[in-house]
Amino acid sequence: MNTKLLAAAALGTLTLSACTLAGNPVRKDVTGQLRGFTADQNLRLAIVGYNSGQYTADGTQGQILDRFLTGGYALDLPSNVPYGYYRVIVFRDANNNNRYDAGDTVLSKDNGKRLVLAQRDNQFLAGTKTGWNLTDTQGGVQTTLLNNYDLDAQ
Ligand SMILES: [Ca+2]
Ligand SMILES: [Ca+2]
Repeated sequence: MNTKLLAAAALGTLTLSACTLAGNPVRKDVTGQLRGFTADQNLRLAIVGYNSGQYTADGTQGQILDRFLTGGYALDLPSNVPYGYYRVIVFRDANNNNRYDAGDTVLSKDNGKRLVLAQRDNQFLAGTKTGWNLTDTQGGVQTTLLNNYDLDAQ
């Protein structure tokens, strides 16, 4: 093996382990920073449907959050949910079932950003692409790197 191949092999290993930190490497992630949350509060992160100011009941599997409190987070985006608008929330899982549902409390502020799962380009909003997008309150649309979804405690 020459040095170029060795370098490529090493880089491949690094990329693989970096992806493992963000869950499933073939699924797109939403990433951001967490600010102001208190550790050991049974906190979880989830992606939940959000339409006309209401949470919908299709919260996807939550991720245990407490061990990520000191840094950023990365959450795999689901593929088996309806097209539409979603939010990332930090919640206290009162019934400990790893999902956001009745009785759980949302502890993160609404940062105005929305994840949009579109069936085709420009569905819901101009500039969105098929699949997951991230929009902000100024009409910006991120279609590839879905980062800076920062969450602050209420
Ligand atoms: Ca991923
Ligand atoms: Ca729950």
